[in-house]
Amino acid sequence: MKTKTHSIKTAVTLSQVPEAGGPFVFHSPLPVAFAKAAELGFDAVELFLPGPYFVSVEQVESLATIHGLEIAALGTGAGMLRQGLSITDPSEEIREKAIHFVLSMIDFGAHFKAPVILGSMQGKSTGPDSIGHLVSGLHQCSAAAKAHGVPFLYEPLNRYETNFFNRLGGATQFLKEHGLDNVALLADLFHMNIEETDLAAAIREAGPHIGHVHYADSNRQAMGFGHTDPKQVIAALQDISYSGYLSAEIYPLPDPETAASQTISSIRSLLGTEKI
Ligand code: LER
Ligand code: MN
Repeated sequence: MKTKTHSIKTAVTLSQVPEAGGPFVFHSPLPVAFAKAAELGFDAVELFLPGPYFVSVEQVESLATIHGLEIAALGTGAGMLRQGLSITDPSEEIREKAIHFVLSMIDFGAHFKAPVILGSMQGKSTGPDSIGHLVSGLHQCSAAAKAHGVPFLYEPLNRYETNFFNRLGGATQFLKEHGLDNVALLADLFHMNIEETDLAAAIREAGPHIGHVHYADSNRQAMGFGHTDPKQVIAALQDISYSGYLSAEIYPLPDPETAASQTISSIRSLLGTEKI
């Protein structure tokens, strides 16, 4: 049965990139995965696609309508995984290809008002020019997203994945300094568990800059399968009047259905439910 969880909404990740064995719940073909997400009671799906031309806009719209699901966000990590693209690469040619990839995803996502995520495609700082490349890339992506009336999502990652910004606080300052006001932060609780001193304090401090949440436990499994205290996290999100998604970007362990239903149970137990 479908439920609504106050103004905070639920989402689950669907990957269509077979070699991405990472933190994605459902890997089955989209019609099967959309049906599973709806059956388990999610409000939305977050899509991890090989690129913008993998599936048609019409097919995604039709699946979303049939199953009553929103498209919470679109990941871009396949651009890095499959083509080695990053918007801060020292090579101008690679940077241009990377920006083109992300801009195409923004145009695709705009049909569903879905924001696009800059995660692994932010790359790593390799010298004094790198931060300038990040600023310029974020300005281009943010402007394109703004033209469609959606924010662009920038995700601080843990130290093993990037040396740009690992914490919400540093990333917030950076966005403010560069006038990146259509860029919102993606607070991934897994990365935060590695980098932040206090998850709830970091959320309260970043406040309105948070536009999306990857809802993962400390070990990147479903919330409840690790040692994060989700009560503190949800209380902080309520304090900042967060009204976006808690999206399960987690390993499908012990299996996709159990990981997904544990996510829903965790959120329902903390927020209560409202049948619709
Ligand atoms: C993407 O959302 C993410 O969290 C990264 O760990 C992917 O590299
Ligand atoms: Mn993430």
